[in-house]
Amino acid sequence: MPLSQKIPTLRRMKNWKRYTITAALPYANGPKHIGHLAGAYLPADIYVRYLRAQKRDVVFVCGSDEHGTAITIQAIQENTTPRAIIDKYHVLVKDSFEKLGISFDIYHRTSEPIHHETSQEFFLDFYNKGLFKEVTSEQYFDEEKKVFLADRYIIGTCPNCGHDKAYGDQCEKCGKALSPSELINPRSTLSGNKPVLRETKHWYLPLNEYEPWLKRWLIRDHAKDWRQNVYGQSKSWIDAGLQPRAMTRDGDWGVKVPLPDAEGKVLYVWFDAPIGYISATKQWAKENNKSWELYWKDSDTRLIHFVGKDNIVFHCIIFPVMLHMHGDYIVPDNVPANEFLNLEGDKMSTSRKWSVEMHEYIEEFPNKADELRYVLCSIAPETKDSEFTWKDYQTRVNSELVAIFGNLVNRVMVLTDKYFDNQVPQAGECSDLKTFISAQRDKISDALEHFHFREALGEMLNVARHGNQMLSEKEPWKLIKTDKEATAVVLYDCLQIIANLGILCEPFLPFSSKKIFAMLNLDREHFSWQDAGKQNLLKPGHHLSKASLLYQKVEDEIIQKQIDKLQATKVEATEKEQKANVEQKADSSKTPETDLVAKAEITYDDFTKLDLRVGTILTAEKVEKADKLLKLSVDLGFETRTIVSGIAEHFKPEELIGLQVSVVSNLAPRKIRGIESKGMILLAEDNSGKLHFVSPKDLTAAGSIIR
Ligand code: B3M
Ligand code: ZN
Repeated sequence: MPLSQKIPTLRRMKNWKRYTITAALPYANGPKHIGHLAGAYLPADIYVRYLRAQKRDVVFVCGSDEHGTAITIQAIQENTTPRAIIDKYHVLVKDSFEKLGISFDIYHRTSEPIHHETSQEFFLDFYNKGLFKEVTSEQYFDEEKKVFLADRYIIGTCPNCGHDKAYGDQCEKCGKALSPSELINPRSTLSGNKPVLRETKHWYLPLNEYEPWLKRWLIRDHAKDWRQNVYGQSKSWIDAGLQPRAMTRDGDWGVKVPLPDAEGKVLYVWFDAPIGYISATKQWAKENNKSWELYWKDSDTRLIHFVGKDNIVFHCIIFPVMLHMHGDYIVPDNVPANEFLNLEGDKMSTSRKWSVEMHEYIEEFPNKADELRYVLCSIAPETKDSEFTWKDYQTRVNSELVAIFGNLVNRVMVLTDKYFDNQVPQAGECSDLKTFISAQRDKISDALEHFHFREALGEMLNVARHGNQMLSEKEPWKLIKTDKEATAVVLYDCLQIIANLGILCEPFLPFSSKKIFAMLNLDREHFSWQDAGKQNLLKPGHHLSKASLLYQKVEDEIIQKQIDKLQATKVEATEKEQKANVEQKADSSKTPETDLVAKAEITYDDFTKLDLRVGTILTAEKVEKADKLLKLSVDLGFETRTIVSGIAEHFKPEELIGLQVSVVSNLAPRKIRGIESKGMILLAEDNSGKLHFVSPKDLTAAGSIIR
């Protein structure tokens, strides 16, 4: 990196007086995973910390979304109450965010009275102005459970393919979009009973009437400054034509509809949840002696919503329309939604256990919040879906955080202690260095102002890279033997770089920043963002504190443990699926169609891709701590393979020795419980779920090709 760089001119931006930053309110019905963190909370926190470092006026709000059908249904299924579920997860999620350094000014709850009042005030404002459309329609009702059923909670036989577990909104077997009334023999997923149609009245937001406004505000005015994905998704919704949308639901869990004739009706969760940002701000203002209205009604306030891509429509269309309908409110200036973060090649999902939950990471990687923040920011799904893998986590931590950032800090601290008695050595300011750091500061600012978090992080790391380069060029450990003054200059400059990094890394790596300031014996509060590069932050003669390692190398075993854990989940899920299939097949009186629905046709070429061989089982043993797994060694003629198979509950190891079986020999190897399994043994599963080996009738040479 050349020292003298041109300082980029910051792209011109409006001079905002204050900032209201929101991050999507997580549903409090389960833990949240690192995909959620990367999607909304981490970028929001980085942005907020950057604003605060500039001493700008900002409020950062979030909290639990405690309402919604999903939570109600979950409570029915788990035989508990919504309250019991959310109380547990509110605390867990709030605590996880704190430990990961997400610095909300308030983490509120939508069950608080102030939230109910605020949401009802919005509803009444629209109602009194006559803005709602009242619509009566027929909806399915479960008489036993006494609830109206959302489409997802009704199953029945698909009129298209005969699948007997099609959902009220879609058949997952043939993919056809359905409505509940099309299902043959509809049943409630809650009671199993046939639901009945009942009339019900609801209040609809006439989104269609706000199309002209949306076309100006969003399509015309935000074509350039919003992310492509966010703009594109919103525009296509508007272009397709908006429909009135019900803002109330039947039920008793949620904010009550504040009308006398609305017994048993609550506000739609997506009506009240975004208002949660406002009620959280009100609560925060109350506790901090501020005016909440300035943060929501002053046109010099910049409102930014950080959300994942599945929330785009609510934050770019429905909530802005609500704010606009109310009239006194500002609307979001940007919604920098991220795409999805996948995990080891698959979509992240808590229910499928294919995820890394925040609280699990915190438990299993104590004091490593910055490591996760670093990795998630460097792979942030800003423009397209991205992927978290444990190997990549290890590589990024070891070769970037440890080898570049941590190494610089550690070497400089150790050398200063050794040669200069742990005091900042005497040297003059280096103007090139100042220019370089100011330029980096402005590059980071520019990237952050435009929500390019990955780029900003990269520029921050370049500052550390620059310090390392100085060390390897000047080699102070050699220089000290001949020239103490020159050594002083190198270490002085490197110490300034570290102090500057303390400021510049703070939005991304707040815990590291704190440690750096402690090591340098400086008070972080005395420095603002603009101090980076501006002056020499450490004065000659200043005493430093004791050095400690910023980061530790991530060892292979730690990573392997995580990979094994995920792999075990996959094996379990596959087995469960197989079992479910068997059960469904065995129950053939109910589902005669299932056996008729074969897999999709394949070509002969597809078939020839399989390398099927006869194998002879040489040894078989149980896999420790895995009830279902056997570890087999199988002679395939040309080599002997280790294959892990989920058959331990069906066969005793000793009865398998010498048995000839069919093997898919070119299946990609998989690690199962730490054992590399190369290949798969074919088994036939009958209607009772019993397994049978597919074996040659006569003794056949191991390795013989099956075709
Ligand atoms: N609770 C959905 C979600 O967690 C919803 C967000 C509300 S933001 C106002 O994805
Ligand atoms: Zn179907």
